[in-house]
Amino acid sequence: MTSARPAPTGLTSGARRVLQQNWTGSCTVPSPGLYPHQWSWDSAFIAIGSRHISPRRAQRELETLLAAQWGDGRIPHIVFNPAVPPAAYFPGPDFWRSATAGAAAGAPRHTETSGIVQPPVHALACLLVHRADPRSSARHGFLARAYPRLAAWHRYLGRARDLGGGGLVSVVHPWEPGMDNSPCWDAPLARVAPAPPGTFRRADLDHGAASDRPTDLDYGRYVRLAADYRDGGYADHTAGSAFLVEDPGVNALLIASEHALAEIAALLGADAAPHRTRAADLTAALVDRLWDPAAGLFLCRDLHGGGPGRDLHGGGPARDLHGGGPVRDLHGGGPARDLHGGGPVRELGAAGLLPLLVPGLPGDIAAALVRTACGDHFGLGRTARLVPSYDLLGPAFDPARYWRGPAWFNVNWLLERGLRLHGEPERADALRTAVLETAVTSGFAEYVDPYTGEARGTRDFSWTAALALDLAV
Ligand code: 9WN
Repeated sequence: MTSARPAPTGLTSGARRVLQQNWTGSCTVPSPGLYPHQWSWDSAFIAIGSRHISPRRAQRELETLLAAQWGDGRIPHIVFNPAVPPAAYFPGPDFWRSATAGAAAGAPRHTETSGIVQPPVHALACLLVHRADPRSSARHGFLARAYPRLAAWHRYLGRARDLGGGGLVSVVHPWEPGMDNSPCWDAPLARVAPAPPGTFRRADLDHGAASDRPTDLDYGRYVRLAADYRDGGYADHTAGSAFLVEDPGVNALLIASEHALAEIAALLGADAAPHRTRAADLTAALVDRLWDPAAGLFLCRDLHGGGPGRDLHGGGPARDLHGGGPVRDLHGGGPARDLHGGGPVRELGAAGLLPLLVPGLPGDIAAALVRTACGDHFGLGRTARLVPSYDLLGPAFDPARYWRGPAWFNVNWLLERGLRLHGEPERADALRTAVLETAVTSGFAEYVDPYTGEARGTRDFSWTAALALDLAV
């Protein structure tokens, strides 16, 4: 509950309409035209909103996703609907070939999925869905069924994906952090040889303006990385991917979900302590490896990188913002466990603000994140209507193109929660009001111009409706 103003007219009815029309009977698609299957982190956000309409439907949403979990614990980023024509989305099931290519990793035999993952928001979503109607949840054994799957998911991330050896999760494809064409990936992706343009057909351009979407060159690289991962049997090892990055958003969401898993364990009478310990260890690793005091932000770490980058604070030569000295190549040095140190990516992405969501984040770091969010680079409460996906002053900033500047509703929902968690209720109230108004005026857009709120991408987008509904009630 907040002391904020009531929701704008049309918000609740519009959000319900979007969620109803995008519901398939077992899950909710992000958008029937552009994204006609089930997406992993979308379903978590969608369930957080749809719990206010029907707790049972929200439970079902998450259970459909969890049912497609692989034997090694991974939750795939897409669960394909066999009733949708293969050409409706690229890359589709005929590209990923999960049942055969993923057999050694335990891919389901009768459900086609992708082989990569998305940010682990699921335990947090399960806890919030449970809280919407604890009696229905208990009656249907919702948490008891979800808990072992969520625990296996977190174990997969912790064991198979600590590819840097420093205790954080790595992503092996730019689709995994969910912010596909963020400028943070420009340098790590530059090493990837793109698949030739004539070898695949983009279905996304049938539904969206090319100027709002990633480029063909981006797609060539996405395809190459995914095909290489598939052809290696979806096995995870340090040398296995040309793209290997520690992302603060993914790790922050894992920590928030690990705290949620501790609460779920306690509700079920299981031992919560291992989850609390894991959350604390992850938080320490996040601060140690990705916090950049000079930037006032968490930076991504490129595990294949380490060379000099852009100076974030002026025209001088690149500095190591951790120590003030020259940029170190961490490949050879560091403690013995640091198998693959890499180097920071010198771009300011909104993922670097998401650790604000972490309970137990040191107070001085939380305060610095709030200052950064409200400063010139992200403009919260000042120049920007909603927090942009990327540095307003960055050289790659583009207010229209996907994750290179536009504001996204999931990012802003997460920050609203983080502001409230860290004692900033007035800023949270103002952000909530801006999210609700922009959701309605943009027609529940996929993303918006961060200055004007003008709609970009597709409309009637499910997580926009769901998360606005969650803030409205
Ligand atoms: C690739 C579904 C997904 C979101 C991602 C968003 C976009 C897919 C695409 O759509 O990615 O996974 O085809 O562009 O970037 O965050 O989960 O809404």
